[in-house]
Amino acid sequence: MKKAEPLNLQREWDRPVRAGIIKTMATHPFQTDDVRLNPIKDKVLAGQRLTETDALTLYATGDILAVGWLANWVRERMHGDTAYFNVNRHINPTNVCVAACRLCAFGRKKDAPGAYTMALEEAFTTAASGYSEAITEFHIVGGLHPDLPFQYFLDLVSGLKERFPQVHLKAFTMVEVAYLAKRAKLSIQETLQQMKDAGVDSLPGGGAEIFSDRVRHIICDHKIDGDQWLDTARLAHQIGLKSNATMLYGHIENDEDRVDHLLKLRALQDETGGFQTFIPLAFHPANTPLQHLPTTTGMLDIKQIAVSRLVLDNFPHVKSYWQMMTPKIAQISLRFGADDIDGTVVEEKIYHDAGATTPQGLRRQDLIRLITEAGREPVERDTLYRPVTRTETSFTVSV
Ligand code: V47
Repeated sequence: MKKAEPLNLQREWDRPVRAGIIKTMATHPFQTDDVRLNPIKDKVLAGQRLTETDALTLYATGDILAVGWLANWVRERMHGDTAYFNVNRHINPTNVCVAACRLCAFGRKKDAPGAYTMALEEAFTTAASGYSEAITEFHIVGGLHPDLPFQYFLDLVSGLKERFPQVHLKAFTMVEVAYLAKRAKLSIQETLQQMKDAGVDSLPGGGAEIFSDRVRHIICDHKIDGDQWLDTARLAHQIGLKSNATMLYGHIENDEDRVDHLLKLRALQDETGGFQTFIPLAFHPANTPLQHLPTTTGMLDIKQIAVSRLVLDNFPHVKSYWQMMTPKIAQISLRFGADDIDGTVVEEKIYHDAGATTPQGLRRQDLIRLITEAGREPVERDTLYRPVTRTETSFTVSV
C-alpha cells in the first residue's frame, strides 16, 4: 500500500515569500486604454509635478491599475521595497468635546452617557499598560473639553516624558492646539512652544478633514476652518515640530474638494517641508449623524492612496492606516503607492465608536506578516522614520 504523504502543517504565512513570486508592477509595462492617462504617465516618469486637471483625471478614470502602476512607480523610486510600521499606543485622554461634529461618533457632551476624562494618573497607567511591547510612540488626541485647563495637557505631556523618556510623543491635532490657545488666551505660537517645552515631539495629522468651506460647514461646523488648520501647521513647522496631515474622504465631498485639499497641503509643504506623512482617512459613518451615508469601497480606498502618492510629490510618506482601511486594504495599498501601514496602535477608539470592525490593535508579527506577504520588506520605524532595532527586552533607534 502506498504510504500517505505527510501532511504539511506549516501555515501558508509561515513560509518565506519566494523572491520573484510577486512581481513588482514596475517590471510590467505601463498599459492603459484611457488615453487621458498617457500624458500623466509621461509627467510622472519625468518627475514633473501634476496639475489640478491631472489630479481630477486620476480620480475620474476607471483604470485603477494604471493609476496604481504610476503610484507604485513613484513609491518604489522613493522607498524601494521598504514598507514601514511602528509600535505605538493611542491615548485619548477625554472624549468630552464641544465641537459636536457630524462626522464623529467619538465626542460626547460633558454630562452625556459614556463621557469620560482621564485623571492624569489614569492616563499614565493607560500608557504603561501597553509598555511591555516596548512602544516607541504615544499618539495622543482627544476632544475639545470645555473645562480642562491647558495646564492639564502640559502636565500630561511632561508626566509621560518623565515616565517614558524614550517614547516619542506625537500629540494634539491642529484643532486641539487652536482650541487650547483660545482657552488659555495665548497665541498659537506660544501654545505650541509651551507644548514643545513640556515634551511634545511632533503633531499628528488629524482634524484636517476636508478644507472646503462648503463641506466643512456640514461635517464639522464648529472646528477651525481649513486656513486656520494650515496656519497652525505652518507655525508648528516653523518652531521645529514635524507633523502629519490627513484628509477625511468618502462622505459628502467631491473630487474637486479632494484635489483642493491635496493641493493646499502640497503648497504648504513646499513652504515649510514640515510634513512627514499623509494619511487619507476613510469615513466610517456608523453612530454619527451621517450614518445614512454608505461606507467607502475598496476601489475608492485604493485609488485615494494612489492619487495621494502621485499628487503629493513633496511628502516623504503616504500611510495606509490599517485601522481605517482594514488590514487587507492596507496590505494591498503597499503596491498602490503607500509605504507605511502605521502601528500596533493598541486601543483605538475614534473609528471603533464609528463602527470600525477592525481589531483594536495588531501585534508586531501581524504587521510584519501583512508587509512580507505583499512582497515588501518590513522596517520598524520610530515616529521620525528612523529604523528601530530590537532585542528581546529593548530597542535602539538608528540616528
Ligand atoms: O481628525 C473622526 C477622523 C481623525 C471619524 O498622524 C473619523 O499618524 C472616519 O488623525 N470616520 C483622527 N474618520 C485620527 C488621525 C490619525 C490617525 C492615525 C494616524 C495619524 C497620524 C492620525 O479621525 C479625525 C477625523 O478626521 N475621524 N471620526 C469617523 N467617523
